[in-house]
Amino acid sequence: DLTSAFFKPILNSDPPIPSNRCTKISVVGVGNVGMAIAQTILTQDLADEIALVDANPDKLRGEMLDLQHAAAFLPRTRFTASVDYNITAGSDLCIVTAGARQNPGESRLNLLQRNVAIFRQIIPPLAKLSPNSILLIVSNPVDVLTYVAWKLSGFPVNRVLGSGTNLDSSRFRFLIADHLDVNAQDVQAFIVGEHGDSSVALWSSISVGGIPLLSFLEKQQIAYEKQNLEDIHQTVVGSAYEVIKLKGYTSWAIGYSVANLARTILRDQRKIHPVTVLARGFYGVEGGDVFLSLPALLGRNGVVAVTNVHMTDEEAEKLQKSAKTILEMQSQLGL
Ligand code: 6V0
Repeated sequence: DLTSAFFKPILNSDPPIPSNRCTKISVVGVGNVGMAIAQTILTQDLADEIALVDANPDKLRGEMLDLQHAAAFLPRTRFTASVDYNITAGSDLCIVTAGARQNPGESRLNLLQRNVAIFRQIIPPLAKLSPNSILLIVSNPVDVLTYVAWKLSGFPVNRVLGSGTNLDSSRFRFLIADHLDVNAQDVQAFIVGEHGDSSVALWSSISVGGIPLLSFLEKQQIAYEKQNLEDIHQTVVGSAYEVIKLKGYTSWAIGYSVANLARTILRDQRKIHPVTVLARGFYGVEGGDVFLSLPALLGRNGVVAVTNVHMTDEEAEKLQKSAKTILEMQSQLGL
Protein backbone atom coordinates (compact mmCIF):
# COMPACT_ATOMS: atom_id res chain seq x y z
CA ASP A 1 0.00 0.00 0.00
CA LEU A 2 0.92 3.67 -0.22
CA THR A 3 2.21 3.91 3.39
CA SER A 4 4.73 1.10 2.92
CA ALA A 5 5.76 2.56 -0.44
CA PHE A 6 6.32 5.96 1.14
CA PHE A 7 8.05 4.91 4.37
CA LYS A 8 10.78 2.33 4.85
CA PRO A 9 10.42 0.50 8.19
CA ILE A 10 13.19 0.67 10.82
CA LEU A 11 14.80 -2.74 11.22
CA ASN A 12 14.19 -4.76 14.40
CA SER A 13 11.72 -2.24 15.84
CA ASP A 14 9.12 -3.01 18.53
CA PRO A 15 5.60 -3.98 17.42
CA PRO A 16 3.14 -1.06 17.10
CA ILE A 17 1.77 0.41 20.34
CA PRO A 18 -1.68 -1.13 20.93
CA SER A 19 -4.55 1.30 20.44
CA ASN A 20 -5.74 0.73 24.03
CA ARG A 21 -2.78 2.85 25.18
CA CYS A 22 -4.48 5.91 23.64
CA THR A 23 -7.02 8.15 25.34
CA LYS A 24 -10.45 7.64 23.87
CA ILE A 25 -13.52 9.79 24.43
CA SER A 26 -17.00 8.99 23.13
CA VAL A 27 -19.62 11.69 22.69
CA VAL A 28 -23.22 10.53 22.30
CA GLY A 29 -25.45 13.19 20.72
CA VAL A 30 -23.92 15.45 18.08
CA GLY A 31 -26.30 18.38 18.47
CA ASN A 32 -25.18 21.89 19.41
CA VAL A 33 -23.93 20.81 22.82
CA GLY A 34 -22.22 17.56 21.78
CA MET A 35 -20.34 19.27 18.97
CA ALA A 36 -19.25 22.23 21.10
CA ILE A 37 -17.84 19.69 23.58
CA ALA A 38 -16.16 17.63 20.84
CA GLN A 39 -14.52 20.63 19.23
CA THR A 40 -13.28 22.05 22.55
CA ILE A 41 -11.80 18.64 23.47
CA LEU A 42 -10.20 18.53 20.04
CA THR A 43 -8.60 21.97 20.19
CA GLN A 44 -7.34 21.28 23.73
CA ASP A 45 -5.66 18.04 22.63
CA LEU A 46 -7.36 15.92 25.31
CA ALA A 47 -7.97 12.75 23.30
CA ASP A 48 -6.19 10.56 20.75
CA GLU A 49 -9.52 9.24 19.53
CA ILE A 50 -13.02 10.71 19.56
CA ALA A 51 -16.02 8.49 18.72
CA LEU A 52 -19.27 10.26 17.84
CA VAL A 53 -22.64 8.51 18.12
CA ASP A 54 -26.08 9.85 17.29
CA ALA A 55 -29.39 8.57 15.93
CA ASN A 56 -29.07 10.74 12.80
CA PRO A 57 -26.50 9.25 10.35
CA ASP A 58 -26.33 12.24 7.97
CA LYS A 59 -25.71 14.72 10.78
CA LEU A 60 -23.05 12.38 12.18
CA ARG A 61 -21.15 12.07 8.93
CA GLY A 62 -21.46 15.80 8.19
CA GLU A 63 -20.12 16.76 11.61
CA MET A 64 -17.26 14.24 11.42
CA LEU A 65 -16.16 15.42 7.97
CA ASP A 66 -16.38 19.07 8.98
CA LEU A 67 -14.05 18.44 11.93
CA GLN A 68 -11.69 16.20 9.93
CA HIS A 69 -11.29 18.98 7.36
CA ALA A 70 -9.61 21.07 10.08
CA ALA A 71 -6.93 18.37 10.61
CA ALA A 72 -4.16 20.53 9.14
CA PHE A 73 -4.57 23.05 11.97
CA LEU A 74 -5.05 20.70 14.91
CA PRO A 75 -3.37 18.00 16.98
CA ARG A 76 -3.78 14.59 15.30
CA THR A 77 -6.96 12.96 16.58
CA ARG A 78 -8.66 9.90 15.14
CA PHE A 79 -12.38 10.31 14.46
CA THR A 80 -15.08 7.72 14.10
CA ALA A 81 -18.81 8.39 13.76
CA SER A 82 -21.64 5.89 13.65
CA VAL A 83 -25.13 5.06 14.80
CA ASP A 84 -23.56 1.78 15.98
CA TYR A 85 -22.23 1.78 19.57
CA ASN A 86 -19.45 -0.67 18.69
CA ILE A 87 -17.24 2.30 17.77
CA THR A 88 -17.29 3.42 21.42
CA ALA A 89 -15.60 0.21 22.66
CA GLY A 90 -12.73 0.79 25.06
CA SER A 91 -13.51 4.45 25.84
CA ASP A 92 -11.94 6.11 28.86
CA LEU A 93 -14.71 8.69 29.09
CA CYS A 94 -18.26 8.59 27.67
CA ILE A 95 -20.08 11.92 27.47
CA VAL A 96 -23.85 11.82 26.89
CA THR A 97 -25.56 14.88 25.42
CA ALA A 98 -28.33 13.15 23.45
CA GLY A 99 -31.82 14.21 24.27
CA ALA A 100 -35.27 14.97 22.99
CA ARG A 101 -36.26 18.57 22.43
CA GLN A 102 -39.07 19.96 24.58
CA ASN A 103 -42.30 20.18 22.56
CA PRO A 104 -44.39 23.34 22.91
CA GLY A 105 -46.58 22.96 26.02
CA GLU A 106 -44.89 19.70 27.07
CA SER A 107 -44.41 19.20 30.82
CA ARG A 108 -40.92 18.68 32.25
CA LEU A 109 -41.98 15.28 33.52
CA ASN A 110 -43.10 14.16 30.06
CA LEU A 111 -39.82 15.36 28.55
CA LEU A 112 -37.96 13.50 31.28
CA GLN A 113 -39.83 10.29 30.50
CA ARG A 114 -38.93 10.60 26.81
CA ASN A 115 -35.29 11.14 27.76
CA VAL A 116 -35.34 8.11 30.07
CA ALA A 117 -36.54 6.06 27.07
CA ILE A 118 -33.58 7.45 25.05
CA PHE A 119 -31.17 6.62 27.90
CA ARG A 120 -32.41 3.01 27.86
CA GLN A 121 -31.04 2.79 24.29
CA ILE A 122 -27.78 4.60 25.09
CA ILE A 123 -26.46 3.63 28.53
CA PRO A 124 -26.51 -0.21 28.43
CA PRO A 125 -24.40 -0.50 25.23
CA LEU A 126 -21.98 2.20 26.44
CA ALA A 127 -21.51 0.42 29.78
CA LYS A 128 -21.11 -2.98 28.13
CA LEU A 129 -18.55 -1.84 25.54
CA SER A 130 -16.52 0.37 27.90
CA PRO A 131 -16.93 -1.33 31.28
CA ASN A 132 -14.08 0.64 32.88
CA SER A 133 -15.06 4.05 31.55
CA ILE A 134 -16.36 7.09 33.35
CA LEU A 135 -19.86 8.25 32.38
CA LEU A 136 -20.37 12.00 32.21
CA ILE A 137 -23.99 13.05 31.69
CA VAL A 138 -24.91 16.43 30.20
CA SER A 139 -28.48 15.90 28.87
CA ASN A 140 -31.23 17.61 30.85
CA PRO A 141 -32.65 17.36 33.43
CA VAL A 142 -29.06 16.44 34.23
CA ASP A 143 -29.48 15.52 37.92
CA VAL A 144 -32.24 12.95 37.38
CA LEU A 145 -30.63 11.63 34.19
CA THR A 146 -27.34 11.07 36.04
CA TYR A 147 -29.30 8.92 38.51
CA VAL A 148 -30.91 7.10 35.56
CA ALA A 149 -27.46 6.51 33.98
CA TRP A 150 -26.13 5.18 37.28
CA LYS A 151 -29.05 2.74 37.57
CA LEU A 152 -28.90 1.58 33.94
CA SER A 153 -25.10 1.20 33.84
CA GLY A 154 -24.60 -0.74 37.04
CA PHE A 155 -21.35 1.22 37.45
CA PRO A 156 -19.90 2.07 40.85
CA VAL A 157 -21.01 5.50 41.94
CA ASN A 158 -17.58 7.14 41.56
CA ARG A 159 -17.70 6.49 37.79
CA VAL A 160 -21.04 8.21 37.07
CA LEU A 161 -21.33 11.97 37.29
CA GLY A 162 -23.22 14.83 35.68
CA SER A 163 -21.98 18.21 34.46
CA GLY A 164 -24.46 19.72 36.96
CA THR A 165 -23.75 23.20 38.26
CA ASN A 166 -20.21 23.36 36.86
CA LEU A 167 -21.68 25.64 34.19
CA ASP A 168 -23.90 27.62 36.63
CA SER A 169 -20.81 28.18 38.80
CA SER A 170 -18.73 29.50 35.90
CA ARG A 171 -21.56 31.89 34.99
CA PHE A 172 -21.61 32.98 38.65
CA ARG A 173 -17.83 33.49 38.73
CA PHE A 174 -18.02 35.51 35.52
CA LEU A 175 -20.67 37.85 36.98
CA ILE A 176 -18.73 38.39 40.25
CA ALA A 177 -15.49 38.90 38.30
CA ASP A 178 -17.25 41.39 36.04
CA HIS A 179 -18.42 43.39 39.10
CA LEU A 180 -14.87 43.52 40.48
CA ASP A 181 -13.12 43.76 37.10
CA VAL A 182 -10.82 40.80 37.87
CA ASN A 183 -10.04 37.53 36.13
CA ALA A 184 -12.86 34.99 36.66
CA GLN A 185 -10.21 32.34 37.40
CA ASP A 186 -9.34 34.30 40.58
CA VAL A 187 -12.92 34.05 41.80
CA GLN A 188 -13.70 30.91 43.82
CA ALA A 189 -17.45 30.48 44.02
CA PHE A 190 -19.81 27.52 44.00
CA ILE A 191 -23.39 27.07 43.00
CA VAL A 192 -24.63 23.69 44.20
CA GLY A 193 -27.86 21.68 44.20
CA GLU A 194 -30.09 21.29 41.18
CA HIS A 195 -28.76 22.46 37.81
CA GLY A 196 -31.44 25.04 37.17
CA ASP A 197 -34.21 26.76 39.02
CA SER A 198 -33.65 25.56 42.61
CA SER A 199 -29.83 25.85 42.60
CA VAL A 200 -28.13 27.25 45.71
CA ALA A 201 -25.41 29.94 45.68
CA LEU A 202 -22.85 29.41 48.46
CA TRP A 203 -22.20 33.07 49.28
CA SER A 204 -20.54 32.22 52.58
CA SER A 205 -17.59 30.52 50.86
CA ILE A 206 -16.85 32.94 48.01
CA SER A 207 -13.31 34.21 47.85
CA VAL A 208 -11.46 36.47 45.46
CA GLY A 209 -7.73 35.87 45.21
CA GLY A 210 -8.01 33.89 48.48
CA ILE A 211 -9.82 36.72 50.34
CA PRO A 212 -13.25 35.69 51.72
CA LEU A 213 -15.68 38.09 50.02
CA LEU A 214 -18.43 38.58 52.63
CA SER A 215 -16.12 39.02 55.64
CA PHE A 216 -13.98 41.41 53.58
CA LEU A 217 -17.02 43.58 52.82
CA GLU A 218 -18.03 43.52 56.52
CA LYS A 219 -14.55 44.41 57.76
CA GLN A 220 -14.25 47.27 55.28
CA GLN A 221 -17.75 48.35 56.34
CA ILE A 222 -18.86 48.26 52.74
CA ALA A 223 -22.62 48.07 52.78
CA TYR A 224 -24.22 45.38 50.65
CA GLU A 225 -27.79 44.29 50.40
CA LYS A 226 -28.68 40.63 50.58
CA GLN A 227 -31.05 41.39 47.75
CA ASN A 228 -28.15 42.47 45.50
CA LEU A 229 -26.48 39.12 46.08
CA GLU A 230 -29.75 37.31 45.38
CA ASP A 231 -30.09 39.29 42.15
CA ILE A 232 -26.71 38.01 40.93
CA HIS A 233 -27.81 34.45 41.62
CA GLN A 234 -31.10 35.04 39.84
CA THR A 235 -29.19 36.32 36.81
CA VAL A 236 -27.29 33.00 36.78
CA VAL A 237 -30.56 31.05 37.00
CA GLY A 238 -31.98 33.09 34.12
CA SER A 239 -28.80 32.85 31.97
CA ALA A 240 -29.66 29.69 30.06
CA TYR A 241 -33.19 30.94 29.33
CA GLU A 242 -31.77 34.24 28.06
CA VAL A 243 -29.18 32.62 25.77
CA ILE A 244 -31.77 30.16 24.41
CA LYS A 245 -34.21 33.01 23.77
CA LEU A 246 -31.53 34.99 21.93
CA LYS A 247 -29.69 32.32 19.90
CA GLY A 248 -31.87 29.21 20.19
CA TYR A 249 -29.55 27.01 22.29
CA THR A 250 -26.48 27.20 24.53
CA SER A 251 -23.21 25.71 23.37
CA TRP A 252 -19.87 27.46 23.92
CA ALA A 253 -19.88 27.70 27.72
CA ILE A 254 -21.15 24.13 28.19
CA GLY A 255 -18.49 23.00 25.68
CA TYR A 256 -15.67 24.56 27.71
CA SER A 257 -17.20 23.50 31.00
CA VAL A 258 -17.37 19.82 29.99
CA ALA A 259 -13.93 19.86 28.31
CA ASN A 260 -12.58 21.23 31.60
CA LEU A 261 -14.13 18.28 33.46
CA ALA A 262 -12.67 15.88 30.87
CA ARG A 263 -9.19 17.34 31.44
CA THR A 264 -9.45 17.04 35.24
CA ILE A 265 -10.61 13.43 34.99
CA LEU A 266 -8.34 12.08 32.24
CA ARG A 267 -5.21 13.89 33.43
CA ASP A 268 -5.94 13.05 37.09
CA GLN A 269 -5.83 16.72 38.08
CA ARG A 270 -7.66 16.27 41.41
CA LYS A 271 -9.42 19.61 41.03
CA ILE A 272 -12.64 20.54 42.81
CA HIS A 273 -15.68 21.00 40.57
CA PRO A 274 -19.33 21.42 41.49
CA VAL A 275 -20.80 18.42 39.63
CA THR A 276 -23.73 16.03 39.95
CA VAL A 277 -22.87 13.19 42.33
CA LEU A 278 -24.75 10.85 44.64
CA ALA A 279 -25.51 13.31 47.45
CA ARG A 280 -27.14 11.00 49.97
CA GLY A 281 -25.65 11.55 53.42
CA PHE A 282 -23.89 14.83 52.64
CA TYR A 283 -25.03 18.15 54.16
CA GLY A 284 -28.17 16.56 55.64
CA VAL A 285 -29.46 15.27 52.29
CA GLU A 286 -31.54 12.20 53.14
CA GLY A 287 -34.56 10.32 51.87
CA GLY A 288 -33.11 8.35 48.96
CA ASP A 289 -30.45 8.01 46.29
CA VAL A 290 -30.58 11.56 45.03
CA PHE A 291 -28.04 13.01 42.62
CA LEU A 292 -27.29 16.72 42.71
CA SER A 293 -24.30 19.00 42.48
CA LEU A 294 -21.80 19.28 45.32
CA PRO A 295 -18.18 20.46 45.19
CA ALA A 296 -16.38 17.22 44.35
CA LEU A 297 -12.74 16.25 44.05
CA LEU A 298 -12.28 14.70 40.60
CA GLY A 299 -9.50 12.54 39.20
CA ARG A 300 -8.79 9.54 36.97
CA ASN A 301 -11.16 7.45 39.09
CA GLY A 302 -13.99 9.89 38.53
CA VAL A 303 -15.43 11.23 41.78
CA VAL A 304 -12.75 10.86 44.46
CA ALA A 305 -14.53 12.65 47.34
CA VAL A 306 -17.05 15.34 48.25
CA THR A 307 -15.55 18.51 49.73
CA ASN A 308 -16.62 19.59 53.16
CA VAL A 309 -17.21 23.29 52.35
CA HIS A 310 -18.71 25.63 54.90
CA MET A 311 -22.46 26.03 54.45
CA THR A 312 -24.70 28.22 56.54
CA ASP A 313 -27.87 26.61 57.95
CA GLU A 314 -29.88 28.56 55.40
CA GLU A 315 -27.73 27.26 52.52
CA ALA A 316 -27.96 23.65 53.76
CA GLU A 317 -31.75 23.95 54.10
CA LYS A 318 -32.06 25.23 50.54
CA LEU A 319 -29.91 22.31 49.35
CA GLN A 320 -32.14 19.82 51.17
CA LYS A 321 -35.19 21.43 49.55
CA SER A 322 -33.51 21.13 46.14
CA ALA A 323 -32.90 17.42 46.89
CA LYS A 324 -36.60 16.93 47.72
CA THR A 325 -37.66 18.45 44.37
CA ILE A 326 -35.36 16.07 42.47
CA LEU A 327 -36.38 13.03 44.53
CA GLU A 328 -40.05 13.68 43.78
CA MET A 329 -39.32 13.65 40.04
CA GLN A 330 -37.21 10.52 40.39
CA SER A 331 -39.91 8.67 42.31
CA GLN A 332 -42.26 9.01 39.32
CA LEU A 333 -39.90 7.12 37.00
CA GLY A 334 -40.35 3.62 38.40
CA LEU A 335 -36.68 2.68 37.98
P1 6V0 B 1 -29.88 19.05 20.06
O1 6V0 B 1 -29.13 20.01 19.19
O2 6V0 B 1 -31.33 18.80 19.80
O3 6V0 B 1 -29.08 17.65 20.01
C1 6V0 B 1 -29.57 16.47 20.55
C2 6V0 B 1 -29.00 15.33 19.73
O4 6V0 B 1 -29.40 14.10 20.33
C3 6V0 B 1 -29.50 15.31 18.28
O5 6V0 B 1 -28.38 15.30 17.38
C4 6V0 B 1 -30.32 14.02 18.20
O6 6V0 B 1 -30.24 13.39 16.91
C5 6V0 B 1 -29.65 13.18 19.28
N1 6V0 B 1 -30.49 12.06 19.74
C6 6V0 B 1 -31.81 12.08 20.03
N2 6V0 B 1 -32.21 10.83 20.36
C7 6V0 B 1 -31.12 10.03 20.31
C8 6V0 B 1 -30.91 8.66 20.57
N3 6V0 B 1 -31.91 7.85 20.94
N4 6V0 B 1 -29.66 8.17 20.39
C9 6V0 B 1 -28.65 8.96 20.01
N5 6V0 B 1 -28.80 10.29 19.76
C10 6V0 B 1 -30.03 10.80 19.90
O7 6V0 B 1 -29.78 19.50 21.58
P2 6V0 B 1 -28.56 20.28 22.29
O8 6V0 B 1 -27.28 19.73 21.77
O9 6V0 B 1 -28.80 21.74 22.23
O10 6V0 B 1 -28.76 19.82 23.81
C11 6V0 B 1 -28.51 18.49 24.19
C12 6V0 B 1 -28.88 18.25 25.64
O11 6V0 B 1 -27.98 18.94 26.50
C13 6V0 B 1 -30.27 18.74 26.01
O12 6V0 B 1 -30.88 17.79 26.88
C14 6V0 B 1 -29.99 20.03 26.76
O13 6V0 B 1 -31.02 20.38 27.62
C15 6V0 B 1 -28.72 19.65 27.48
N6 6V0 B 1 -27.91 20.75 28.00
C16 6V0 B 1 -27.35 20.59 29.22
C17 6V0 B 1 -26.57 21.58 29.79
C18 6V0 B 1 -25.98 21.36 31.16
O14 6V0 B 1 -25.38 22.28 31.74
N7 6V0 B 1 -26.10 20.19 31.71
C19 6V0 B 1 -26.32 22.77 29.10
C20 6V0 B 1 -26.85 22.92 27.85
C21 6V0 B 1 -27.71 21.94 27.23
